Parts: sequence; structure tokens; C-alpha cells
Amino acid sequence: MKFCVLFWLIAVNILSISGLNQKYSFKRFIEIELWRKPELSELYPVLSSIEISCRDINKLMRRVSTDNLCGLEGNSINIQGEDQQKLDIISNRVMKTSLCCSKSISVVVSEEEEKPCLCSDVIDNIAFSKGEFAAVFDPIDGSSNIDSGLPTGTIFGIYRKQNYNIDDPLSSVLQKGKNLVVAGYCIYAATSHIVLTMGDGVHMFTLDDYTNKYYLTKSNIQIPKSGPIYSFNDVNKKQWLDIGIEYYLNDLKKGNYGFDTKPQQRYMGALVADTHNIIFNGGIFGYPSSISRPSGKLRLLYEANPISMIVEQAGGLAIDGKKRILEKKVEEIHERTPLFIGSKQQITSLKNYIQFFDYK
Ligand code: AHM
Ligand code: MG
Repeated sequence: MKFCVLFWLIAVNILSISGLNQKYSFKRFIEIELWRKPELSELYPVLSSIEISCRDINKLMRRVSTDNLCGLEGNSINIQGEDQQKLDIISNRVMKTSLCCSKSISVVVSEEEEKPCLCSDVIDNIAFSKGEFAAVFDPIDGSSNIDSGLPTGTIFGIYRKQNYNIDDPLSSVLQKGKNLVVAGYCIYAATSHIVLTMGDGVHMFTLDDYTNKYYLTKSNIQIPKSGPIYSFNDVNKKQWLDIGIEYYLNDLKKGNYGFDTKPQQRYMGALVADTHNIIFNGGIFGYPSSISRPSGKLRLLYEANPISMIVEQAGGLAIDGKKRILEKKVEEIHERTPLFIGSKQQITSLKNYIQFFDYK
């Protein structure tokens, strides 16, 4: 009898996860997933803290104009020389405090922090130095969209620490993207979603404004094998170092694109929003290297790697023009990389153009 009840509970949970029950909460989902993956069970408070942070940042984003959260934080600039907006700073604090409070994370790397932060310093208590995991994140991706109310996001990734030495926290985070155990993003747009992978498929959760919780609304998302969207800031094309990219886009615009629908250019200026579009509609996003930015603009550790894990888990490809992003060695926490993500057909085709013009 006990066995039957247990079997029934498991069956109901599995059916729910497969999307039959639209009111499957994020919390319930991770409970079941972590029960399936006991080696990651310590991530329960971490994932819960990500849900809370995304909900809180979404709320702040919606109050930017009414609560005077627009604009820059004085003359503050980050380590990369970029102006910091008020919300960059607040969201960074929200993310690092809540991740560290989970106790399973002991070091965090953020776009807005010069160096990796030890959780024992963030919380000011040595008890917070014991977590087995490290978190990397960009608290607000697409900061220039904040004031105008256009889509923005938060990108996050979790690594199991390697070779950890408290005097050298860098050694535990400088890992290839293929070592990520969790990756995802939150998008703050007309609706707010969390898109998450724990290494076996990509799932999307949508915020219900009434209950203030995220619910599973799409599971096992697959990027179409090819699709119409192309997202490049091609005002920079005369500066691009790989000439093959311009030829590829010219041919795409002329109609040599190998799929049925007309190509559509869409560019939001927020990687999360452009990725979200590609994931649902198929196509290609690219931020190439250029004369003024020889390594591209996007950061490998906390932007390109988590996004690439999501894209690959959804059946797409993510490369730097030549090789797989997730295989790239990470030398510095803020290092940049050219990034091309999207449908298999488009990324393979772009790679061929880059190679062909490279050898010419
Ligand atoms: P940010 O993290 O400072 O907001 O910068 C990253 C953003 C990406 O989201 C986006 O793809 C890119 O910068 C847009 O850059 P550009 O305005 O040069 O096209
Ligand atoms: Mg950012």
C-alpha cells in the first residue's frame, strides 16, 4: 500500500513537471529535480534565493520611474570602466546577499565587483565560508534599457568549487563553462520569467503577480533547428575582425538563408532578451570581435557561459566564431569573448563563412 502511494506521488510529480499542470511552482520543481539529483541537494536554498532575487529585482524594475531609481549612481564606474546605474548597484547587493545567505555558496563573482567576493566577508561571518559551490552572475544585463522600461535580465551560473583555497578564491571560479552545474537567466519584460537548466533540459517559469511566485509554464524547451531571427548590432560591421560575418549576413538578407520564412532583424541591446527571442523563434545572435573591441563585448564567465549552457541544453549551438564557448579556458573573471548563439543550422553556416574567409 505504502509503495502504491509513493508510486502515485512520483507519477503525479513527473506528469506535472512534463507541463500538464500549469500551476507547478518553481520551488516544487526544484524539490523534485534535486530529489532526482541528490549530489546537488545543497542547491535548494541557492535556487530558492535566485527565485526571490529575480522577483525582487523585477519589482524594482517596475518601480524605476515612480521611485526615482533611474539613472547613474553618482560618478560610479565598474572595473570595466562602465557607468554604474543605481539599479546595477542595488541588484548586485540583492544577488550577492541572497546567494551568500543560502550557505551553500562561499564565493561569488559579479560583473559589478572587481574581485571575487567571499561570502564570509559579504555576511561578515566565518560560518558562510563553507559552501561547496561558487556563483557567477550579471545582476542587470542590458542596463542601458532600464530607464526606458525596455527588457533587461539577470544571468547566473553555479559551479562546484575546485581546488578551493580560502586565500585564493579565484582558483575555484576560473572553470570552463562545461563545468557549470546550473545556469539560467531571469527576464524582466512584459512578464517576468526564469529560464533554468540543471544539465538535463531547459525549463521556463513565469511570475504570477497575484501569488508572487514563479510557475512552470514550459518544460524541455527546444530551439528550432533554424529560424528567422537575426540579432547583430551591424552598425559596427565595418569594424568586425572576421569578414565572413558580414558576407554571411549579406547573403542572409539576399534570401540565401536556407529556411522557409523571411529573415527578421531584432536587436534589444540586452543579451537575455535577444537569447529569449532566439530560443523561442530560432535564428542567430552575434556579438563579434571588432577593431575597438578585439575580444568582443560580452563577458565569458558570467554572461557567455551560462547563456551558452542554456542554448546547448535547448539543442542549439554557442561558439566564439571558431570554437565552442563552453570549452574555453577562463583566465580572468572579467575576460570578454566574441559570442554567437542560436539554431544549429545558422551557427553551423556562420562558422563555415568565418572559416572560408579566414583561409582566403
Ligand atoms: P551590460 O551588461 O553592461 O548591460 O552590457 C551587456 C549588453 C548585452 O546585454 C547586449 O547584448 C550588449 O551589451 C549590447 O551592446 P551594444 O549596445 O554595443 O550593441
Ligand atoms: Mg550588466
